[in-house]
Amino acid sequence: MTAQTDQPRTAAAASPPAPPFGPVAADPYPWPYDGSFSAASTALLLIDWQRDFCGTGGYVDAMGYDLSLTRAGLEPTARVLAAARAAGLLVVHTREGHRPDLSDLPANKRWRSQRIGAGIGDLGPCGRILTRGEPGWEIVPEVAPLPGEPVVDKPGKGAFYATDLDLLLRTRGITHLVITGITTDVCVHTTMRDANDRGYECLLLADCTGATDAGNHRAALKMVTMQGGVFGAVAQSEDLLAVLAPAPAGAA
Ligand code: C5J
Repeated sequence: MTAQTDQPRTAAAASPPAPPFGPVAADPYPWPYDGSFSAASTALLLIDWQRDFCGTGGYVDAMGYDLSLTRAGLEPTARVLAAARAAGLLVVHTREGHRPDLSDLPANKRWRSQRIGAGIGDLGPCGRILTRGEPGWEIVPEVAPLPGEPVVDKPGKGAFYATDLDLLLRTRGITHLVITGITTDVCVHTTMRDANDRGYECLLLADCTGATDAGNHRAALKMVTMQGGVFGAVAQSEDLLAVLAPAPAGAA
């Protein structure tokens, strides 16, 4: 039997952990509840920034909604994405869409979309609506994934339903989630509620999300803040950026 010898620890292996960030000014409490967050245990979620939801000729456009509402959060999200990447947060993208044979599309979801003229799986200006592999299903270039960033494909509204998102986050030790994406009242809310139930400490960035109706957007944000933060907290992107990427001392 060969004797096992302990190898001396190198300086690199013993390097101290990065200092934590926070808290972030948020409503209804400074986020996170436990006072600070680390890059190692926090993920930035980018929910369904797909052409189908914010691009010309996609699903939301076919339904006749105002694209400026779902596009409004793109620029601030791109800034947060750059800061999160620089700070070393895990970045996770999601896409809503169905298999090309539509075998994962519930009949009622298809029926409802067809009766408003935006049938899922039907051909539109961006290819087949909400169908995996089609141009409309792709994430828009402003916030496109980099190689190596996980992309979670989901058949439903919530990002945890019928996906490996929870496994992927827990395996990396993620406990805190910063949430962006569209739409506020549908996929973002469903995902945030589910994440909260699973024990993740969630922050929703108000200007990094949008809905197909401005009133629904405002209501969805307000819902998060009820009961002391029933699903987490809401902040503006600049408040997160102030702690993630503070301006250098002396900058105007
Ligand atoms: C919707 C989503 N609105 N990503 N999907 O159907 O919010």
